[in-house]
Amino acid sequence: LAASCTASNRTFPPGFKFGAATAAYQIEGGWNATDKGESIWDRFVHDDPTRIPNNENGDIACDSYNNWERDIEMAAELGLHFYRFSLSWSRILPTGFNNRISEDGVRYYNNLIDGLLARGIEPFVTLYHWDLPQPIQDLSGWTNPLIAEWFAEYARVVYTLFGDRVKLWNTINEPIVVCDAVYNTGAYAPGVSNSEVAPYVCNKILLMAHAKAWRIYDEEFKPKYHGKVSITNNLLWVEPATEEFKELAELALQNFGGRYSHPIYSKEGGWPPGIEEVMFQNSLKRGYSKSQFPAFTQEEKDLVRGTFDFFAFNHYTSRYIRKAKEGETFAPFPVGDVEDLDGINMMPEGSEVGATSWSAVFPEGMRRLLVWLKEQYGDIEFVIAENGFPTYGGLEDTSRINYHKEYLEQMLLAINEDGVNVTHYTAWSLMDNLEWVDGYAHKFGLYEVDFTDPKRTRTPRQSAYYYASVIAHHSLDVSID
Ligand code: GBH
Repeated sequence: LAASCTASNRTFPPGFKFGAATAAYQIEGGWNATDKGESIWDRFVHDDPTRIPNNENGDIACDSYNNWERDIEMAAELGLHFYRFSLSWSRILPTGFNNRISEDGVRYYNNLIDGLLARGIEPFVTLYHWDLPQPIQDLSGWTNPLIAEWFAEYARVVYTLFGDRVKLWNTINEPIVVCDAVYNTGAYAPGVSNSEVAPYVCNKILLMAHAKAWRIYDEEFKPKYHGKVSITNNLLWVEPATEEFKELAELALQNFGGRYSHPIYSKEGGWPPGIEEVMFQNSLKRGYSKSQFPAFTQEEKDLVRGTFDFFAFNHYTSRYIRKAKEGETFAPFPVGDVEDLDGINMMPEGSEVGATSWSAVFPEGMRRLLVWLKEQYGDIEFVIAENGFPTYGGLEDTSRINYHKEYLEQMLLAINEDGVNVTHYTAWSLMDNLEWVDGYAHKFGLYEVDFTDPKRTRTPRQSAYYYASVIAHHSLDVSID
């Protein structure tokens, strides 16, 4: 590997693009500004303020609702080619439905989009990053099949409003969090715990919602706007603890990534090999008379298959996997164990862990994942939509610089040595923000945000200067002092 990392290989391909990401609930604040509707995160944190340490919540967050001009300025300071942010569904459609469009919400996102474009920064827009309108949750949210239609209607409104200027779209961020993480523990909004039925019902319905939203763009908007739409999966890389667990590791990858990718990206469509059978056996073991894992009809398979313009994914960390020992208990999936496969996930030995307990640094995982994805789904375009490292704060964030450097090195090896077509890299995050139920103590920002300051002043960290330099030189051969 060292030999292949020559100076020339440390340059990114021509046209390769760099960005940084945020998400609406994590940065915007303005939770009830003008006519904005309530989202499941608003309800979740207000119902029981102790859900996040120190009673923290996203009511104000980075106050990007008011600080959007500074956000654009930061993106420009970094020299970003694109800025990935998400839309708050309830800020645009206060009821969740298309009967009322909020003028204030539309104005907010128009300002942001136009401001970015004025600085030559491309907006990369996510339609859904976990903040479901509460009225739709009241109708069972992602476990009600009708949500596919409601989400598609929301998507049409958004494409109509912003499609003339936004060319890069994500439908849903990290479906495995929306379905598996949420329902397994109930620790995320809407706080419903139902680990045996809900994650799998949600899995299928969410794919249908994505497919409908993709097809609406493809049929009604692509001919005039020529943009691209995809979903963003969260992908953990999994290694077998020993040779004997190779098959288990492969099944774990299919379970973690394949359940949200195979139906869309594989030639044949439908669930990934092996998974339906495992889920059927699990359902019987748990006392159900039939599989709790919903099958696709041929028509549904065809609707979902091929609904992508590129493959986008977020990648942070890796695990080793082994079979559970008799009587061993499982930590909740997905970041914990894989009870469905009788698998125990282990942290890579000796790797550095950041502020958040799941954040083990394992840069090789990036390259192996990219190679695996190309093998699975073919020589398609790959977009890294999030990659980043949590610290406890401070402007001198050497650990974050090393993380980005090492993960970018592995991405370059995948591009240069393995011929994987990666076109975009996105750092999570542009700035510190509400790290969901972990609160504000875990910081992922290239920019530090002072949450004690009513102005929410942003200050660049060392990593911001490093990233700006990588982007300016289009190369990893940079020094930052
Ligand atoms: C991403 O999730 C998110 O897109 C982003 O909003 C977030 O701020 C960022 O990364 C940093 O965390 O699985 O039950 O243990 C990364 C994947 C999935 C990791 C959820 C933490 C915690 C809940 N995350 N997981 S659980």
